Amino acid sequence: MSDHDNNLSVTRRGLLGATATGAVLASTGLGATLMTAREASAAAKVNLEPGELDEYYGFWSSGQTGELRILGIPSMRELMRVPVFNRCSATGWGQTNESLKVLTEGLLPETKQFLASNGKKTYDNGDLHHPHMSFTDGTYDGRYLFMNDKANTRVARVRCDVMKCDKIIEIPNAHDIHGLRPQKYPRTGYVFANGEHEAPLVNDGQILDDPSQYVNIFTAIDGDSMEIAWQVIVSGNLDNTDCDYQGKYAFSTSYNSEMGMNLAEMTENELDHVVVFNLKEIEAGIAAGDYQELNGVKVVDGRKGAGNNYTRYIPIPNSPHGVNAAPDKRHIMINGKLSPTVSVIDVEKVDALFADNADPRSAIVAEPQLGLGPLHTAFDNKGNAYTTLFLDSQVVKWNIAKAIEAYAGADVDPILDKVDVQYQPGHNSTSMGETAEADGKWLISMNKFSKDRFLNVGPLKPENEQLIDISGDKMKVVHDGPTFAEPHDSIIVHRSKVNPVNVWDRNDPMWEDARQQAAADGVDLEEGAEEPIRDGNKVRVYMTSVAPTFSLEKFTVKQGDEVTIYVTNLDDVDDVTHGLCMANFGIAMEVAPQATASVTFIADRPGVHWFYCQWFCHALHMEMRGRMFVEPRGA
Ligand code: RUQ
Ligand code: CUA
Repeated sequence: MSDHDNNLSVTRRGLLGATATGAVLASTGLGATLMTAREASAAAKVNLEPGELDEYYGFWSSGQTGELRILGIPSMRELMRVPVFNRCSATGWGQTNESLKVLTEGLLPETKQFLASNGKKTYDNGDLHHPHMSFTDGTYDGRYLFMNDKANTRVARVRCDVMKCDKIIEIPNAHDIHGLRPQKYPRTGYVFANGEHEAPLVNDGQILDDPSQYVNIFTAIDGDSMEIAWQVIVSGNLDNTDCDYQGKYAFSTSYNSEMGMNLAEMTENELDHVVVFNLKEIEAGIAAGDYQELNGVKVVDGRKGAGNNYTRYIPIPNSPHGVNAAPDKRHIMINGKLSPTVSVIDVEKVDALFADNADPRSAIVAEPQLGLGPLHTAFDNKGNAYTTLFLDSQVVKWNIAKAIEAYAGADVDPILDKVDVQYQPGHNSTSMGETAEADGKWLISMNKFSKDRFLNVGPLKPENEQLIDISGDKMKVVHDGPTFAEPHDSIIVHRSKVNPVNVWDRNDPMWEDARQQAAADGVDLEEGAEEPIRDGNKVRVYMTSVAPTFSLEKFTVKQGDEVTIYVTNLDDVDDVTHGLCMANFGIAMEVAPQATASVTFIADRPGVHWFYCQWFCHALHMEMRGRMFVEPRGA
């Protein structure tokens, strides 16, 4: 969309908004504090008219809920939930054969074994913190979203064409993946993932309470194949990560350089560090055979004192957390957490750390004191940074160039503005702010506490995400958005970057197994089969759906059969999704237009059982149902 269009619509709505707001303020006796025109126009931009589309997609984590969420920005309307590490009652994620394949095929053999011993095929939970889009040449390319699972050491990928998860891999050797970022240049390329928690490299029980033998692992994943490219053993733990715009370095914070095992030990040092990974040196080291192979992965030693050029350690005060690369393609912000500072690394000064073994601190070009509890930093397109202050419950806007001048001794204050947020912000993100195309319009502050901002819903409160207009000199909070557990991180992507389809392609790889099984059974998925296909005690039922009917109104199986039902949705109109719910069997799944989905269960319940369409699709949706007869054993 052109700025021209945008300005026009803003101006028109801004005028209407200002008039209406003026009237309300006058009638409530607040006329003296009339909103400025700019404030009114900001408010008008947030309140989209019914039917109006947002300018940005927001891709949101959900923390311990384990799903990805899609919001419209600036309206903050939740548009979709994409199940990833969680289970979904609506879509059947975790139940359908297609989703179970994604959820199980990337697990390590010992994990599968462990889960089986607990009667499970895969994990039921996840802790999704950091969703990030694939890049080409320093900006979003709309191919994929990548995200971490801190709970069970996994990394997932969501396809942006259909907004479904197509790959989940478990990361061997590492423990509890936290920070995650895709390579920005030349493209993704690598996806970098931090193992946060310390453990023995071979964690088979031989080493237990001997932290001196624990390590942490940095992982580079190939974003195209979703295979592990390589890993690096580091000193200290790993928290968040980001990389530069040159394709040369990745940076990870460590809040536990002490390798402490309790709070007192972990926070003992005044200085922790950021690890700098030299991608070319690591690739060269692996090519030269300088690695050990562990669980099928090439692992290099990047610990302090390893005497190679894989890593450097830059001392940073104090238990640093967020890492954020500025859109100027030059500066990397390391957020101090227990230190009131943000340490600014100049990537052009990093070369000397490797080439000349320069003092690691020589790469720091600014370290402004911003306030208490700096966690994450976002950016506009005017050289300014926006840092969340967890303890102060504020966002601070500061100028990067001024901070650099001040560090060099000039008497300038880099802080431009502070705004109160409600309350305790963690991550923040700006529109396109993690790319070279930052546009300086919107900032989201993801606040961990909402306290008094919403109607009370009991002891468990929602969190609060606030939308802040950053287009002017002063930040302005323009919207509160309650949200369920827990939005750690988000990205705000211009809608021109993302272009999902409306209807599935019949050739989509998602149901390749179904396609192959149907071919083996001599069935065309688009035709279905009149009768179930029996193969010992395995029975396959092929159905199609066209609103408001399934192609089968009844079918018969025997008690104890392993039944697989395939549904192919022949409707090819936007929005005509069907579903199949097998009542009292705990079975339900989504079948979007032109998709095939399947589910397998043991029919150990004799009798008449209705299956029905569980996605409202037609005036006769209630009638879209049929019967499964289960003949009792011995009949
Ligand atoms: S990191 S605030 Cu995963 Cu900060 Cu959540
Ligand atoms: Cu098909 Cu409801």
